[in-house]
Amino acid sequence: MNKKKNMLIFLIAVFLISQAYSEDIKVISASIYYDANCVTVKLVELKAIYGYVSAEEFPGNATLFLLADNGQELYKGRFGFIEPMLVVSPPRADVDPKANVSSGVIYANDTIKQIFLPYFEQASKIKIVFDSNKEFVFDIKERLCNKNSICEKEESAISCSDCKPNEKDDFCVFYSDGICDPDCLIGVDSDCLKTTPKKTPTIQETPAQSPKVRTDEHSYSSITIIYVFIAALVLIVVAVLYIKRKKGD
Ligand SMILES: [Ca+2]
Ligand SMILES: [Ca+2]
Ligand SMILES: [Ca+2]
Repeated sequence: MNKKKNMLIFLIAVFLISQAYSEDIKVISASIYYDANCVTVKLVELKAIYGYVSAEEFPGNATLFLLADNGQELYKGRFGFIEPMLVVSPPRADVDPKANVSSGVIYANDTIKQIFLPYFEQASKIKIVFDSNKEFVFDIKERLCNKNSICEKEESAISCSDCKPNEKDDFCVFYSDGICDPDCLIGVDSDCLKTTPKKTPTIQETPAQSPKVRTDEHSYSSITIIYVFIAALVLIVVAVLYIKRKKGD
C-alpha cells in the first residue's frame, strides 16, 4: 500500500514539475533605474526572454502599464519603488564613513529594480505612474526589434527576426526543441550535445609503456617469488622427512 502511495506522490510531483516547466512563458525583462524620491526614472535594460511574470506588489507606490501603439492597455500592475537601500550584515561604517548606516541598512542614492512583464508582440510603451502623480513613459518597440537584420543587445529571437534561435542573442533557451542555442553553457541545452562532434581518438601509449602493464608485471613477479618460496619450503620439509625416515630404517 505504501509503495503504491509513494508511486502516486512521485507521479503527481513529476506532473507538477512538467506543468511548471511548460508554464515558462515569453516575458519582457525590464530593469528600471530610480533614485531617491523617484525624481529620475530610466528604463536601463530590456529584453524578451522566457520566464515568469513578476507578482504584483501591494500596496506599492506606482502603477505600471504596458501599452500598444494605439494606446490599448495590454497589462497593468502595481509595484513598489521603495527607498533605495542596501542591507549589510554586520554594519560596516568603517568601509564608507559617509554612509548612512542604521541597523544594517545603508541608504543609497539610487538602485535598479527588475520587473518581468508578460510579452506581447504589439507592446510599444511602458508607462509608470507614481502615486505622487509623476509619470514616465518609455518606448520599447524599437528597442525590442528595430528590424535592421542585425541582432542587437536588447533584441532576442523571441521579440525580433533580426535574431535567430540557433545564433547568439545573449539569452539561453535550453528547451529540447531540436535547436542548439549557442548561448547555453555546455550540457544545458541537450540539443547541443546531440550535435557535438565525436572526439577524435588520440594515439594511445604502447602496452609495454603503460603503467597498468608495469603494475601487472610487478604483481606477477611477487606471486612467482611466493610460489618459489613455498615450493622450496615443501621440498626442504619432504627432504628432511625422507632423511629422518632413512635414519630410522
Ligand atoms: Ca536589430
Ligand atoms: Ca539564444
Ligand atoms: Ca534547444
